[in-house]
Amino acid sequence: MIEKYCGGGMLYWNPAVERLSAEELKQLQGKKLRQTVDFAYNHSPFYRKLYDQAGIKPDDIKSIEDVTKLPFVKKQDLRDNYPFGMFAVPLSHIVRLHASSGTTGKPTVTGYTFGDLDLWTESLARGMYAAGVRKEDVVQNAYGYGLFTGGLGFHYAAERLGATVVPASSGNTQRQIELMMDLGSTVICCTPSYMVYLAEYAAKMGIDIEKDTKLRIGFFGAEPWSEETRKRIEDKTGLDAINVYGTSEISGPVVCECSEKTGIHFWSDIFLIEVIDPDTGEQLSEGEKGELVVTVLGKEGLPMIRWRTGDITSIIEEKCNCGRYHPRIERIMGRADDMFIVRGVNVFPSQVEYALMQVNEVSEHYQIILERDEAGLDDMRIQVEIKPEFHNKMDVNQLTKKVADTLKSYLNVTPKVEIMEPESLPRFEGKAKRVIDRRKV
Ligand code: DLL
Repeated sequence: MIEKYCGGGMLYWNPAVERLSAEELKQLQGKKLRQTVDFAYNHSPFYRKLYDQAGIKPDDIKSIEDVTKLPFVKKQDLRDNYPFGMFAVPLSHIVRLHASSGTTGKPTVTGYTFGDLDLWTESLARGMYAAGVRKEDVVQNAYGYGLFTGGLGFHYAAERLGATVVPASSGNTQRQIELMMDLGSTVICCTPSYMVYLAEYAAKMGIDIEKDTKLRIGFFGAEPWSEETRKRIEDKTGLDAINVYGTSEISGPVVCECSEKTGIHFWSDIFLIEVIDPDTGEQLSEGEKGELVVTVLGKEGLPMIRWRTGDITSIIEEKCNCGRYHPRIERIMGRADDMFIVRGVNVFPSQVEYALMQVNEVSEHYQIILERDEAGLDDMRIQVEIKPEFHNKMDVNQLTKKVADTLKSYLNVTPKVEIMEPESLPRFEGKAKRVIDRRKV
């Protein structure tokens, strides 16, 4: 496999598609979109009904512009058809199932054929290669293995590159650090919040990740994180922090930034992406922020055609400095349904994080508590830890005011701020839970 793909040059994992021009990619996407719709229509009762109701036949899809004729698919469709109702193949052709945790309502189940796993692995392997991973690397995979897609997704992608995988899974932080020291890990895969915790824990063990380990690249995703947090992780650990994105419906962790770190590349031979106005469903232009909609070209088990991810971002069409025309998306701001409204102002948790990280004296550990005040209005209280080096060395009232002023200038609302002692807030091994919503009780 490695010889087959790497023959064409050092820069590309799969040069035959990575070097296509924008026009060639669009042609290829048109052809694949038509095939994908045809397959779904003829194999999935769900899609047949959806398209029949909309009066659409696969023959109506001739180019990528025709994608707007197709209805969207939403999380609720998966829930309504739980567990296998949207599958396009019999269970005997499904070789793996994953499931979401289902914190709100029923969990959702995703199923994969051999072909689907191959596509997923190809996509992430290609991304990891573009970010600089090579077969000489030792990849410590600290995403959870199990029903969550993070662990197995990275596992197979790193193996396909021929790298050496350390399937550490999440948690057991002291062991993670021992493993990275003893086995000489050069790449780490985990949530950004866990990386922050790993660095903190290592420091307590007297280990400086930059000086004492061989780690050089980290693949961080599965939750929103800000550019400022990237800077802090990179400064603290010397790593190249790469943003990786995906959802279980479109496979799992499946696309990431190249070494330029200027947006997440969506491979056009595998995906067709759009950004829409979440209220009207209208397609937005390049650069406009809206909801990401993904069509996975050639997905068999659980076809995903115009899947509304719920994630807010914008598209960058322009050629990347890495030389690829495959489009990119901006860092995800958060999910449309994570946004909250405080005193009439829309706030994403990622904006709070961005603002907090401007204040040098506070650490990366914070929590947002949403409450109702006496008048029944929404209120936001932000707890953030002071960095250990400033603890008991500065006036807390002054710092509280500095943090509140900074938040005000970025968010346009004045939240209550509580400066917390070091190590007083929860740490996370997987996806962080930053928002505590007490308004519903
Ligand atoms: O979180 C897949 C994944 C695993 C991605 C490991 C990256 C690394 P789900 O559990 O289905 O799948 O959650 C998907 O997580 O809709 C986003 O809201 C959020 N998310 C994932 N990556 C990012 C990211 C995995 N880089 C949901 N930035 C998505 C912001 C992200 N949000």
